Amino acid sequence: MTPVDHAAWASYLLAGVDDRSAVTAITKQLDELSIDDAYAIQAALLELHLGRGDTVAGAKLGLTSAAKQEQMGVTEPVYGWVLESSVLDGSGEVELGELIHPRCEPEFVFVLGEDLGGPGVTGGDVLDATESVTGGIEVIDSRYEAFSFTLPDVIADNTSAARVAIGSGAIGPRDADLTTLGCVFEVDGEVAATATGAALLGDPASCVAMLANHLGKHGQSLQAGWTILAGAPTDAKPLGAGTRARARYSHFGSVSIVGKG
Ligand code: OOG
Ligand code: MG
Repeated sequence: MTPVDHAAWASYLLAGVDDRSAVTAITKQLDELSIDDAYAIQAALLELHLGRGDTVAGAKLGLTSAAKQEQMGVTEPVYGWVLESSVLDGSGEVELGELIHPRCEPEFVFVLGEDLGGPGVTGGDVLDATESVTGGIEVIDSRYEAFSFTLPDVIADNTSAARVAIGSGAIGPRDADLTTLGCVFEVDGEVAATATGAALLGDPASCVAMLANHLGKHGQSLQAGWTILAGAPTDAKPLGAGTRARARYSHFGSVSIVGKG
């Protein structure tokens, strides 16, 4: 079988970002795309962003809740990168002209105080290495047509990462039980979904541990100072012009974004 050209598929996906236009899923064009090849495309895509002067602000998990797995039809968690350029300023304004078909979702956010490298990282190790936890809203924007993909496609596409608003209500990692900490996700003033941290594979800290262990397999680690998204505990909602989304957390205060189009 011909080897997968990671750099070429990374450029293909970056063109989708640049042109704000959806591209055909990679798995519709190849007989096979392994998970390893998908992460290699993701790594090549990161290199392209870094080559443009962007930096890594952290890392993320996706598809760590039943709500998200059911919505996307993908039943395994995925790992990706959070770019500095993707972090929204305090206004929470999302420029829709820069995106394809954005959706928004609440997030549990960890800010690390120490490096964390797998293998063998546990949820307890994550809490030990965490400086603070807070709430956020992630804006995801699959580069694929109809926001539709298979597991390797979404991995290659840096897990649909696009923008993220980080809440200012940070608390210490053991100041609250993250598994029972509640989130009410509102869109245009209506409750769209509710969840607790336990929706994230039982415990948001265990999700971050999985990410550290995944990176360990690739000779990488989570770095002190990074922002880590544990994944959305609810399904995502479309973000259109004028859409106002607000995530209200029992212990992190609230975070809001608005679509500007
Ligand atoms: C993949 C990204 C999922 C999450 O929090 O589950 C994600 C997608 O749904 O497009 O970020
Ligand atoms: Mg997410």
